[in-house]
Amino acid sequence: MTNFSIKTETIAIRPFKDQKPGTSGLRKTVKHFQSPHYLETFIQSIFNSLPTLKGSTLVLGGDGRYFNREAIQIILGMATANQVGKIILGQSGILSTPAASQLITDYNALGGIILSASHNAGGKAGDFGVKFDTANGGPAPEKLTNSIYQIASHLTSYKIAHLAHVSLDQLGHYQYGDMSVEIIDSVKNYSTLMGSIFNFGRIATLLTSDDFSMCFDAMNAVTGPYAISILEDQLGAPKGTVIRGRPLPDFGGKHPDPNLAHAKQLVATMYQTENTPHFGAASDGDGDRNMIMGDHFFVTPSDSLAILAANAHLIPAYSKGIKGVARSMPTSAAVDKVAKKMGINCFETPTGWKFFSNLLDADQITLCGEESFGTGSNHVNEKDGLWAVLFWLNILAERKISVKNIVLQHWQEYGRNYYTRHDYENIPVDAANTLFNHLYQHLETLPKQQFGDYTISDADDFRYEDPIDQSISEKQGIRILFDNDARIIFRLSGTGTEGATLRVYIEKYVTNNNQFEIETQTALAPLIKIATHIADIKQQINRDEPTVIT
Ligand code: G16
Repeated sequence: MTNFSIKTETIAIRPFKDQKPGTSGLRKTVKHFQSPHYLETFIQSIFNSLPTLKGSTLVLGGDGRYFNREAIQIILGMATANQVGKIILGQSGILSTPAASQLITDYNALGGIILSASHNAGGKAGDFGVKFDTANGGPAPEKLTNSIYQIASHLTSYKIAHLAHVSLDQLGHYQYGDMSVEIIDSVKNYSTLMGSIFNFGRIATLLTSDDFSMCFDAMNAVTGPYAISILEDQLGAPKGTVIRGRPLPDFGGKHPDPNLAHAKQLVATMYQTENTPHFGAASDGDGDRNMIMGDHFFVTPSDSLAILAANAHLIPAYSKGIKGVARSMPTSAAVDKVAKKMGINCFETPTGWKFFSNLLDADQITLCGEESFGTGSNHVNEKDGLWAVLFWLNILAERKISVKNIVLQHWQEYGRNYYTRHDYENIPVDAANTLFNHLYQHLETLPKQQFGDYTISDADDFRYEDPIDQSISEKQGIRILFDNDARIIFRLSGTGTEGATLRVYIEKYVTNNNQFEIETQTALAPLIKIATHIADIKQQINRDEPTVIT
């Protein structure tokens, strides 16, 4: 093993005041991240927030987006200069978020730096991001992200070593001064873990059967190598089952966002008239989100979570029962119905995977998920796209009925939570704030107001007290609750990089079988109208229609 010599420098800088992490890490445009000392300031602030950094192990990798490789070189230099003991690096700088989470615990690392702006567009004109996961493999909690932000706001210098250019592609061990770098196969540990959770034999039988076909859209993002290795190479799905399987720095010029608006190729395939696959799925930029489809059928993420919970007994790793479940507040209450029937706890947390971490660590929950196409379990402390796909395949292998019939039978047993999310993207921040101020001012007057068949029972600003460490998170979204189990939620996204994004979540619950197959936007039309009226959307932000409907 060659020991490359190093020369360390301390670079004086002016602090940056805009490094407040959002829902999941710091996300800015590539251009912003490339401005002098910007990335370095955030990385140094992460390092300074870790008292036991010296001699520790860190995991490093990203979703392969534009600037991934350059950022890794910078971070390696800074890690050496800051006396990190060891870096576990995904080959070619690639690691999906769930795989990174697993490596953190597999290697007893202090944490992991994941370079991704998730589902946001990539390329030179796109977005970049940095997430930090802690020793439990989970996203940094608010206390830590606040501290990183504070440090960045006052940082006056960072340390960096000028390493000879590190080749990221060759597996092996490298030594830079006192720091070692181990470049590992990004897929190996992850696929072993998946094999220990699911019945790979049954799934292989399904995937190689003449009566079954599937399409997995990796969206030219990080999941491609994982999906090809597991679905095609190990489980025998025909070559070409994984489409857009090669990670590209600009994701082929598309948003790597697995939803009806952005996974257009998959949606077209699942609605084609001939040779329609029986199962369709997609994952996002960094591999933690998933979208599930059947033949001419879309499964909402909220329903998917509920169905996974109701069928968990079919999966080897969960066959002895699940402890509890959790969902983010705007996620539909479909899983609540399952939890109630199973007699297990169901927690309602703010948006953001970090809020599940304490519950997972305390073994209070086994499964959790969000309306934003994220589902996961206690197998890693992050949401996991491919895991959800394998979960569905394992259910299909056991139940031998179509995706649509699984969902219809679920609704017959538990009722249906009609659900939609309307996003108004890139609105002026001032207008978004005025809209929320307007809502706050009217909150108290809303209860008992009647709109057609809907009477408001309660209206509040969601506040969460973590049941494990009692930390408080306030202003997590406005909830308007109706007598008949309907809800409207207003929230501002914490993952965008341009202007503000208003999210309006609309839900109603029906138990009458005759009402299960109405088109979602039609079923929710009266509530959509009420939401637009209560928030005075047209007037406040001057938009007639949402930009994205999921
Ligand atoms: C992140 C978080 C998720 C959250 C989602 C949406 O996902 O990890 O927990 O639900 O953002 O956040 P927002 O509504 O604030 O945009 P990802 O996949 O982008 O890391």
